[in-house]
Amino acid sequence: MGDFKLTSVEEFEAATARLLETGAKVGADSWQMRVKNQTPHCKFGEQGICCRICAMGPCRITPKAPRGICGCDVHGIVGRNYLKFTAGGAATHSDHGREICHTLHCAEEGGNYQVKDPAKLLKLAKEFGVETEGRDIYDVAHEVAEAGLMEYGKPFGFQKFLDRMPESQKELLIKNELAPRAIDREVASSMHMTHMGCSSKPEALIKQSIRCGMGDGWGGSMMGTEFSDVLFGTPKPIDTEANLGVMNADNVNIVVHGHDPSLSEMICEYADDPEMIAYAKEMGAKGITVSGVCCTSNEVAMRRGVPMAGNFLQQENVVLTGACEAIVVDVQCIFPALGPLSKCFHTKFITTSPIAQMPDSDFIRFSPENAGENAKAIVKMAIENFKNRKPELVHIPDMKQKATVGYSLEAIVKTLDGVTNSQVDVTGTTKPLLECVTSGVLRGAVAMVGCNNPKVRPDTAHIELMKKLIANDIIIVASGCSAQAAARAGLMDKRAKDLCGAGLKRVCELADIPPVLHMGSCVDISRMMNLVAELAKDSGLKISQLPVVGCAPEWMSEKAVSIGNYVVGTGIDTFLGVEPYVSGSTEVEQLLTDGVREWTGAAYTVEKDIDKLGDAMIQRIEEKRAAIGI
Ligand code: BF8
Ligand code: SF4
Repeated sequence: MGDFKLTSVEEFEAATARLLETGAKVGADSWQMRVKNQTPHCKFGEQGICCRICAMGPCRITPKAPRGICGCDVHGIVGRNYLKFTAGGAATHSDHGREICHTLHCAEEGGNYQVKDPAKLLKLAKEFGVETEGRDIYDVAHEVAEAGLMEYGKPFGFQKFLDRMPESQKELLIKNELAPRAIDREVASSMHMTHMGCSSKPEALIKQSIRCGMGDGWGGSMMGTEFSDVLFGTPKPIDTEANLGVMNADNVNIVVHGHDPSLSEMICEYADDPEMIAYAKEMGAKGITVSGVCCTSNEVAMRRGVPMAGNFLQQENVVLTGACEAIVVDVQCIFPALGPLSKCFHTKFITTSPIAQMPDSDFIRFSPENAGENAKAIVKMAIENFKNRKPELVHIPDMKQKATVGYSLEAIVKTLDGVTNSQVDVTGTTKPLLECVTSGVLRGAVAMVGCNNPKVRPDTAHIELMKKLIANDIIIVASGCSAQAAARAGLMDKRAKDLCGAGLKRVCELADIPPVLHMGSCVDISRMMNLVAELAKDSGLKISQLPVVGCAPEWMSEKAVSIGNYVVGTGIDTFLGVEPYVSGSTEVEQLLTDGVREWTGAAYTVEKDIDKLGDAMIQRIEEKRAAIGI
């Protein structure tokens, strides 16, 4: 392994502790302090047994008060809360996807946004039935964008992308009324069902939770991924670095944070502009470093190799370095705490979306029409802020790892083509990957996704589970903050192959890949859905028969629940390390962990003990292998 060594969670924590010392000097608040003020959490909330959807309440269910004023029992209340939680997540991902469709609709030759992957556009045009013959690529782009936007409100039929699914799963979903119709309709129907005096039957509420999630995964999120690829390029393997050490004390540091690549792509573009670099030098810096936090970071890392400063629970740390000239955010997972925190330093906290407006920020409204000039203004603002740094507060932890990222479905298929000795030309299929799985060289795959959550020692669950799984010859595809945890630890360094079992190690060597493959941001979990759909079609198996499971060991957001529901809806067993707010209802718990299997072919497992969670996944993968006789 030479000088390669994983970075441990203890080292992460020591770096954070040192940054919090700086914070204490300037009177900064931190999530670590706020967690103390907020625990123990409200038991009613934790169990999902508080209802406040009408003004006769709020009603809380206790042994003495088993029904709300309207007569709703605990199962109805827990189920409704779960569905509302899902709808929040599905709306969020899908609206992000919609924004990208609008951006594509504004794309033009020589404009702020252009078509970078025409081949992908033409493929989408074919799927949406858009004429391409002899037409200008931008005319096609605009019509495809419109067709995408129509998926949000079309009055009839199911989501177009469901046609990508193997027939077996699609039929199962249609039969059980789980196939998503228009994306917005599923969110609206969910809000309708959870209104006072509508559904209180757990089966109906959980079914709609799955369908609403499916409208996200096979609708809005997939739209976000596909259209982003058209605009910014389909990711290919690329080298980058991860952890706070990617920030550079000599440079102007701009941190992009959030989810929508339309903003971050433009910022990266202008930060690379020789005119801007010269301006930074004029202002006393050696250059400009853009790094990222959360999913925006994943987007620009996958396509440009922009380094990843950290994931969700590191967002305050980038400001605490004292070396962040600007933290520029778009939407989702942004702590409102960044406003007051940035005021303790020279950092400019720049909000850009009408969807995510926060106190104590500079709001520079971003739109496809003004993207170029506003990105330039933001980069300039950061450069001019360099002189306001307080050198005595600057401390960047000397901690980073190398990572190879950019494993889109297309990249995985292409890369793994080289692994088997097959004489047949199988380019463009998942057959080589299937051969690795069938022969047992790989036992299976785990999709590791999701957030950090202070309820779990940050990053431990992601990292420990990945180490355990790869040692057992299980390949990992990762996205979101889970992917960043892996990268920061060093698990996306190709040298991490030495931590794998013999089979996975061989695959890593032959294909020249790391054992944990970065598939992108959270909307890019749609890439994973496309991957399993292809694996099922190429193998002739049902998705639920594949030795593949999903895992979100440290999840926290509504989006994560929506994701969980569509992963289960797709037929993939899903393992959670944090409990959703459903423990108050035995009926809802039973449905999620067992009952849904009849409707989708998969179900949830919730296990807070990380070691047991890992064992349960390995066991499930082995059971699936045994069931298909491999
Ligand atoms: O969408 S993993 S903390 S950043 S919600 Fe948020 Fe969770 Fe991170 Fe991306 Ni996903
Ligand atoms: Fe209470 Fe029923 Fe109103 Fe909910 S809907 S707050 S349970 S009365």
